[in-house]
Amino acid sequence: TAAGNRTVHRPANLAARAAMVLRDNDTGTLVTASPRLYPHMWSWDAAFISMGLAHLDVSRAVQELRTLFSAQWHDGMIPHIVFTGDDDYFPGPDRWGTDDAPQRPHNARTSGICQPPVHAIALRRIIDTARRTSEADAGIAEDFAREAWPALRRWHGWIARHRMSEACGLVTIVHGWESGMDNSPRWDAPYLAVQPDADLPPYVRLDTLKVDDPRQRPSDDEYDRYLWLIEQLRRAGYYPDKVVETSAFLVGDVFVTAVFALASETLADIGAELDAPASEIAELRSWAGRARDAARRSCHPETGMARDYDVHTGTWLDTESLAAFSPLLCGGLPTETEQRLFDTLDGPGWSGHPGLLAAVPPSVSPHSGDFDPRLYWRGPQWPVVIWLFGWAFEQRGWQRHASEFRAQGVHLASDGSFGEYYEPFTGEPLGSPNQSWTAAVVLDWLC
Ligand code: 9WN
Repeated sequence: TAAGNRTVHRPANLAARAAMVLRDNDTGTLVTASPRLYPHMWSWDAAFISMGLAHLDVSRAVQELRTLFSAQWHDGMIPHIVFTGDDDYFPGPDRWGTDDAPQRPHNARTSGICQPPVHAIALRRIIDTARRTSEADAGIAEDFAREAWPALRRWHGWIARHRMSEACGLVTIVHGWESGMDNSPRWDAPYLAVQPDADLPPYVRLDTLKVDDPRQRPSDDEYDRYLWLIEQLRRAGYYPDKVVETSAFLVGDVFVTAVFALASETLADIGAELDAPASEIAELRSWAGRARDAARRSCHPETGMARDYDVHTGTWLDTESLAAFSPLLCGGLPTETEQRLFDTLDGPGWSGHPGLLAAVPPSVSPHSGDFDPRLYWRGPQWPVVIWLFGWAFEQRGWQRHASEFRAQGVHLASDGSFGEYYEPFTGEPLGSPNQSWTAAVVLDWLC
């Protein structure tokens, strides 16, 4: 059927198409983030992809996480990209220069930063899906959970050890790419301090050649800053403490912090089911508690909106981005503040904006001066982020909001193109088509 110019697929057809995207992008041991734009494995993409795969084949789903975890660095970091043999992405492994870092894994070439720690959440989702499918599938998922427990603990431990900031309590990031929301207006102010000098080696972008309209991607000026930070990381030898000491970009990220809190609590619950040592479970819960407290303390005293923190300038960053709702992911707010955040989220500045095709929050409020409906993390709607909020709402007992996000998320993606992100007023898919994590979350919504 067609609504205006927009094709709309029925649920069964949409699920079949989503499954096809995951199969088409599967290289055997990993599903690339997208066919052309991102021909490698991305850390948080892999997590979402694995829980989509669980609806097709639980063994294949756990293999996805196994592939990612096998590229874990010796110090515990899970790298943001695991490169396949394909060199059709910039910056590739040579530019990252991670081959010289002693902490790197020896069986894989990777980038040298990380991404939001959603992996324990994916594991939870895989276990739950498998338990609903069959006893045999449940066994596969639970065996894998035992296998993956040490890797996940080391990963969370790495964040707790190297990234929980003394200055603000939030989990810090040293590159906008670590937030997963690369060019969000959240990072505009901190990026002003990133000033590439003449030492920045020349480079040629490939990403802008692979989308219909390069204006849907970050600017060249932004890329210079992204590449300059890589130069600094390289010079710091990717040693985590040296990186934090030397990076021109050091920001407490409230979204990553809330994800870390939620994922640590989720991992602790998985550990309790597996009879993991009580001390290990308690440690995870204490990290979750610290992160939750920090997210709560970041909230603006009047609006209740959560904020990031620029460690170098010592300033709170007020941005009307979806990240301002992060404490709803992990809890810890007084009931009144939580209610105020929900009212704002449902209101005309966000999901309740009358012009939206689907009533789910855009990455930036249409009422904000920073809003651009076609530009990447500066306005479009991202199904994967909607999934994350919806799942958290369900865990927290807010069923109405959870099912509303699910229904509206499916509505947004029902054109069947599995866009990387969507223009919020028209529903036009933007960025890469057949983006794996979009297909994965749609599949999960529908199953
Ligand atoms: C840089 C793969 C990734 C996502 C990120 C998204 C985008 C990469 C890029 O694509 O980032 O890591 O080249 O723009 O911002 O969230 O994981 O889908």
